[in-house]
Amino acid sequence: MRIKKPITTGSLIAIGLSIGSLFTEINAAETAFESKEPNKEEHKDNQHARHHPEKKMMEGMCGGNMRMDMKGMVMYENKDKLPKDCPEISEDITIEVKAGVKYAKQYPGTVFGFNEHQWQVKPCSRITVEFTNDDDIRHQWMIHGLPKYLYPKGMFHIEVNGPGKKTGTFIVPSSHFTYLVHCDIAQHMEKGMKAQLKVGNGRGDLPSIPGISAPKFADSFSTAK
Ligand SMILES: [Cu+2]
Repeated sequence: MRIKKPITTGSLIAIGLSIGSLFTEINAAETAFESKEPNKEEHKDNQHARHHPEKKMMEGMCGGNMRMDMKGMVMYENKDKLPKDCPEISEDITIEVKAGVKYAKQYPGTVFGFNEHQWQVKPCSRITVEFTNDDDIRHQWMIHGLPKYLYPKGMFHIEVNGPGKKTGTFIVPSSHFTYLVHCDIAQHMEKGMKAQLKVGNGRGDLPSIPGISAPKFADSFSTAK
């Protein structure tokens, strides 16, 4: 049988004192935290963020690295932060991308398309994408697999809501790789808005790129029984 040590008045006082000093520290920290905020709006934001951390994250995304207006948006743009493996920018390149149903006509079975479905750039290039939407619906130019320490979720993304143009810039790392580019609106990639960006020699072709590669699993419309 275990014998519990009785709590003495002395130890209660000690606990009380340490709790007390903890509160003093918290108050001091809060005062320091608040006094660091000369801007009233910022102060309000921080107060708000402490109670609603999820909201702060969303605001961070909007204020942080997203340009958005009625016409569309550019998200996670990076004009000057070098990937760790790049000593410098190897070249500045601009690609003009057009999106629309008319670019799908030459590829049977597709509905949507880009004017080109493949681009090739040098390792460590800084790429400016001039993205034009020729349709009356939303389209995106979204690339995946970029380094996450520079691009949240490994993504850079331009979106244009209907006819118009948006321009954004990002920097690729040095490894030879094939990046997926697509439009993420439901069914647009499946119906042809899929492309690839090869850095250096790339790393093979992705499946189902219109005009470039066959699908991984071909459709079968056989009626034979
Ligand atoms: Cu689209």
